[in-house]
This record gives sequence, C-alpha cells and structure tokens, in this order.
Amino acid sequence: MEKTLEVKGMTCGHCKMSVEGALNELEGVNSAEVDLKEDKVMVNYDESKVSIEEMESAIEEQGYDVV
Ligand code: 9UX
Repeated sequence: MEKTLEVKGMTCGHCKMSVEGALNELEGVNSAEVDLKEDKVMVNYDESKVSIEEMESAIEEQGYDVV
C-alpha cells in the first residue's frame, strides 16, 4: 500500500535521511521517500505488518511533526 504523509520541519538533506532511515528500520516498510520541497513523505508499506500510527511515531521520534 502506498500513502503520502505531510511532515513539517524537514529542511535539509540530513532531515531527509533521518526520516527515511527511521521509516526504513520499521518492519513492513518497503520504501520511504521524502520530498523536502513539498513537506511530504511517500511510504510504500505492508499494512498487515506496520500501521500509520507506528510510522508517525517513528517520524515524531526524529523530531518532526506529522500533520
Ligand atoms: Mo539539517 Mo534537519 O541541519 O532538522 S538536520 S535542518
């Protein structure tokens, strides 16, 4: 399943790496791609293995706000 999350506070390439890295560590996340300009994160995931809530928590733990 594919979904786009809106995330505030990501500005540089390190933000992008932090968020993508945190998401990719989760079991069930196939891919995560941050679009810095659009404040978006596109996630491709297996909904039987990981929930949106878990992905949001992982992003928030890195210090960013999910809208
Ligand atoms: Mo870059 Mo992101 O210096 O929180 S890591 S702005």
